[in-house]
Formats: sequence, structure tokens, C-alpha cells
Amino acid sequence: MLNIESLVDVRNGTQAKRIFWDEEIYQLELERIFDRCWLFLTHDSLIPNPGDFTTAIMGEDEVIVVRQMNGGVKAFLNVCAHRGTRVCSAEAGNTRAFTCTYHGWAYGLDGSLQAVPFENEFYKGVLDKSTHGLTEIRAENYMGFWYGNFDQQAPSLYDYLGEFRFYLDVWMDSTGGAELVGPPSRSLLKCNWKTPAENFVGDAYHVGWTHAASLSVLGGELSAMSGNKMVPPAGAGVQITTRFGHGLGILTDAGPALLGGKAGDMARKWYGENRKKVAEKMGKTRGGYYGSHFNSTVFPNNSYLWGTNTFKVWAPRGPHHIEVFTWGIVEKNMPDELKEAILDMATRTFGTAGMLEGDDADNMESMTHLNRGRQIRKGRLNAQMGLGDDKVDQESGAIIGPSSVGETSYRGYYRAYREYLMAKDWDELLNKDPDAWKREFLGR
Ligand code: UNU
Ligand code: FES
Ligand code: FE
Repeated sequence: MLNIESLVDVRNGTQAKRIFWDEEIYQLELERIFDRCWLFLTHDSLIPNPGDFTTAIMGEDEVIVVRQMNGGVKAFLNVCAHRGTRVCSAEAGNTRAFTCTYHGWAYGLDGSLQAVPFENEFYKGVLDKSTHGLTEIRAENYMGFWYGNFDQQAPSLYDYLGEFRFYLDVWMDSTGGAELVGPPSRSLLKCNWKTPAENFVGDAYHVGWTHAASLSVLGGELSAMSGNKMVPPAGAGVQITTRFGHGLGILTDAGPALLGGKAGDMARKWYGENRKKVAEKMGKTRGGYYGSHFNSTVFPNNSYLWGTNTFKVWAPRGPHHIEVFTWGIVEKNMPDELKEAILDMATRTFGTAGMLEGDDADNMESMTHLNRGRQIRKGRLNAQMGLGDDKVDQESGAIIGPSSVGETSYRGYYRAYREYLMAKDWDELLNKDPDAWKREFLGR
């Protein structure tokens, strides 16, 4: 029998290696994490007009996200109510209807079943069109970033993000908004979905080593870390974790992280000019975070790097494979020339064929597939760096690890992971003292 409790030791900062391998654990994750958490769909900027749609993946379920005539956004399972064929086989586009390729049933933008070929001639009144629309999914947005949720009991997206909004606002709301640039590049990796999710939530430790070669040729603020020749100043950053598992690491002032030359100067100028305004709008702490490098994961499988400006979904494809979706991030009001330079850098670093994406992939594949071995699979993973130094941040309400390099947000991610896997529903997750997670995390 699966002992869920023992998969994560919260106090001691360790996890069972089996979480990267076992089919049984994977199925439980689909049920208790992907069926109940908010999962990223798209951004307003990618479906601006009525009829604009994009497809997305929630867990292993394919969905359609579509802009309504009234400006709203709806999401549906991408499956025909007749014999179960995909109703939208384009990745994105603009349409007046979704027409199934098999027999031609046609659905409106609102998901209602509008037309059935030869309905009168062959169905003769037996088909109730009103109950054969597309299955609608809860969809909500924060700052134009749309997420979907299969669970009616789940808290609002706003509450699910919770303390994490304090940090998201630094780039989503600082200078007039952020937007994603698509279409996303897509690729397949041979790794468990949590290996990149945990890396992005908390790992500044690997940067100088895993990415040594890339950093040495790219330029930008992080290049000095190449080959671990420089100790990253501990005071120049923090790590953050929150109640529902979202977390980030901040490398202060490392904004145009991998952008060398004139483009780097342009980015530095942009961050420099805006920092004071951000401090006035959001306070001194967040003014200080503006123009930094954020590595971050929104629980469970949506990560982003702000400063290297890539936004990701790690879509699970079974326990040992994922499909990666990568968008570019820009601030809306940046000059076009800067946007272009940033997107070019994002593609070259963390795009599908990006240099740093490739560096990371080798680690993620080995940390997954080594667990084929029964002896290796019995072992545990260590995330103890900075254990004992974490504390509650009074301003944001999150837990903060006071160092640029550490594993606070790894520990927080897996504390939440264990809680989701153990809870039978959202009622159980929410019916708790809102500070209980902090006591569990800090062990006091
Ligand atoms: O590779 C990363 N996840 C990363 C890159 C983290 C921090 C800074 C740059
Ligand atoms: Fe970190 Fe080996 S040094 S996984
Ligand atoms: Fe990396």
C-alpha cells in the first residue's frame, strides 16, 4: 500500500525518489493535484478578439479557451459530445464555431451544440441538443493570465495565488502590465513533470554549474556565476514559499540576466527608470525586487523566469515524460526594440532549442530515468539547504529564506504537494487555520 505521508518529510527537507517514477503516485497526482489546482491556460494578449481561441492542456486533458462575443473567456474540454473526437484540431486561431471532423456536429463559441447534420431526417427528435454542448471548465484570470480549474470547491484563483500575488505584481502590474508572446514553442522531454517544476521554483544553486558554458558566452548579469568561480552574494536575494505551494527565488538586480551588449544596456535603462515608480506604487521592498531575476513556479506545473523572460507549462505525459510549452514575457509598455531583444534572448536561452533549456534537460532526464533501478528508487532526495533559516515575512505573509541560494521554496513546494495528496477534497484543505501551514513548515 502507498504510504503518502512518508513521501515527503517536511521538517527534514527530504522527498522519496519514487515521486519521480511510480505510476501509482502519478495517478494520485492527476486526481488530487491536477483535478483540483488552478492550471495555466493562456493570456489575454493571445486571444484579444471575439472568436479568438487557443488550445491548452490541463493535466492530461485537452481544452479549448475562447474569447466570447461579450469579451469574456470560456474554457471547454476539447471533445465532441457525440463519439468523442477532438472538436478543435488547430492550436489557435479565430472561428465562429467548432465543428467536429467526424460527423460535423457544430458548437458555438459559448459551447452550445448549434447544428447537427441531418438532425430532422435521422434523429427524428430523439437528440436533446441542449444537453450535448461542450463541457465547460471554470476559468478565471489574474492580471490577464487565465487559469482553469476542474473543481467547483476550489477557492478563487485570486485566493489560490494568495500571498504569492505580492510577488507576481512586481512584474505583472508594475509598469502597466505584462503580456505573453506566442504561439508557444512546444517540445517533448523525457522527465517527470516535477523535475523542471522544482528546479524553477527554487534552484539558483545549479545556475553557475549546470549552465557554466552558456553563461560564459551569453553575457549579462549572471555571466559572472559561470563555473562557480564567484560565490553568489547570499544577501543579494531571497527565496519565497506560500500556502498553496507557489514559490520563487529572487536574484536581486540581476534583471537583464543573460542579455549582453547594447540590448542589455537598454534593459538596464528600462529597469532603472521604472524602479522608483514601482517603489512609489508598491512600496520599498517591491521596488527593490523590480528589475531582479525571478525563478518561479505557480503550483503545480506553471513556471516562469522573469529577467530571462520565459513562461512555461510542464504538461505531464505519463510519469516519465512531459510536453513543454514556452511563451515569451514582456512588459506591455516596453519600447518595441527592447521587446524584440528580450524575446530573442528568451528564445536563445529557454526556448525549445535554447542553450540553457538543453543544459537543464540532461539533469531532469537522468533524475527521472535512473529510478528505473530498484535500488536507486528506494532512496531519498535532499532539499535541506538553508533549513532552520526560514521565517515568516510580515509584509507579504509568505515564508522567506534569507539567501539568494537555498532550498526554501523546494521545501514549501513539497510541503504543499504532500498536503494535496493527503487531503480528500478542497473542504479539507481549506478548513484549517490559515497559518497552520507555516507552523508545519517551520516545525514550531
Ligand atoms: O536555470 C534557471 N532555472 C535559472 C536561471 C535560475 C535563476 C537564474 C537563471
Ligand atoms: Fe545536485 Fe548531484 S550535485 S544532483
Ligand atoms: Fe537551469
